[in-house]
Amino acid sequence: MGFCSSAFKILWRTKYFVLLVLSLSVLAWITAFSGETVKSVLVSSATTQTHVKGDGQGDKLHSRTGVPDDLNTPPRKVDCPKVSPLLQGAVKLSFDSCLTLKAVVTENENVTEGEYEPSDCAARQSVAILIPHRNRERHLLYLLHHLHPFLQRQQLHYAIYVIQQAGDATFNRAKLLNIGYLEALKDYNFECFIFHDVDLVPENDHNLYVCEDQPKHLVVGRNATGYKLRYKGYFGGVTALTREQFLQVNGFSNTYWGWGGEDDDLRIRVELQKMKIVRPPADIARYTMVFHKRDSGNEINKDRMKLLGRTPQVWRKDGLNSCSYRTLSIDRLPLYVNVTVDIGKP
Ligand code: UD2
Ligand code: MN
Repeated sequence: MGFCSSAFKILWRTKYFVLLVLSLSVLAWITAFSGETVKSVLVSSATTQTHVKGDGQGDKLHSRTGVPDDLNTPPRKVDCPKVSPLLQGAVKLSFDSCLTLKAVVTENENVTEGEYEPSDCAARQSVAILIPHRNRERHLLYLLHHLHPFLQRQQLHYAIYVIQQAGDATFNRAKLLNIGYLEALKDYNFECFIFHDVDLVPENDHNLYVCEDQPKHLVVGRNATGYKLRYKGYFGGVTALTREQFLQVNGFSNTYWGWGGEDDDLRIRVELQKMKIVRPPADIARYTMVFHKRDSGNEINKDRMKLLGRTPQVWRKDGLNSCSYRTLSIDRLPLYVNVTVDIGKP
């Protein structure tokens, strides 16, 4: 019995000791394990952060949310969508004889000195619209009335230049357009130029006033010709060439005085450069030409066929690089920049 009771006591104490050791090791294991978890959470969150910074997403988000990088840099705008949500398609045009310049200025208070850019997105192209002009004030008013909202619906950065021929010598549309190109580039490095008759009003805003990788002819049809292309190589009325395309052909010829031929000359220049004229679909590239008679001072050019025959020989020397003129004034009016020039005479 004496042996038994002392053996029992030893066993009893050992049991307590084992229990103590067991609970201590469980405690140690729990501490060690939870330490690992905290460590691994820290590592993984650190990796995620590094990843976000590394792929540039952080920077994009920064500019998209409109927070400026520093106080001097305005926030970068998101590109305007490929297809503007503001387009309306075909519209019925009206030409109100009571329309006044004051009314058109009031309608377009978001235009400054003929220039506009969308406020909520970055325009996809910067476009200069060049209009040769003399004594066609009413046509100019109708065109401005329709063209400003039309271009704004296309979400473009644009500026309108009207190039006025001073004096009453024979009119020279092509030379005025060369001058428009040279003068507009002094204001801004436009990437696209639209060469635009004053009396042609576009009927459908899906006819985009942007440049393509080839020269573009925008007037497939107009009211006076039953909305049909006049002839295969026809390149008159409204055309769009990039800054580089126009430079590559050395612009228009300066030698066409009076009516006709200068548009065909430009087509020949384009073809000599192996460029190909593109056109929008006929149901979109439609214009209304405000009715007019032939102006005095713009009589038919009887030499035009002869001139067209020598274009391949002379285009390198006759064009943008030989366009001489005298600028008489540059007036920055609310709806357009008015450039008045002395271009000499034939
Ligand atoms: C056609 C072409 C035009 C041009 C011209 C021949 C079309 C739609 N248009 O126009 O691009 O090739 O033949 O030169 O095919 N202008 C003035 N004041 C004047 C004379 C002309 O502002 O006294 C300007 C104005 O921008 C006018 C443009 O020159 O729209 C063409 O002259 P037009 O309208 O008399 O000639 P048109 O309609 O036959
Ligand atoms: Mn005309």
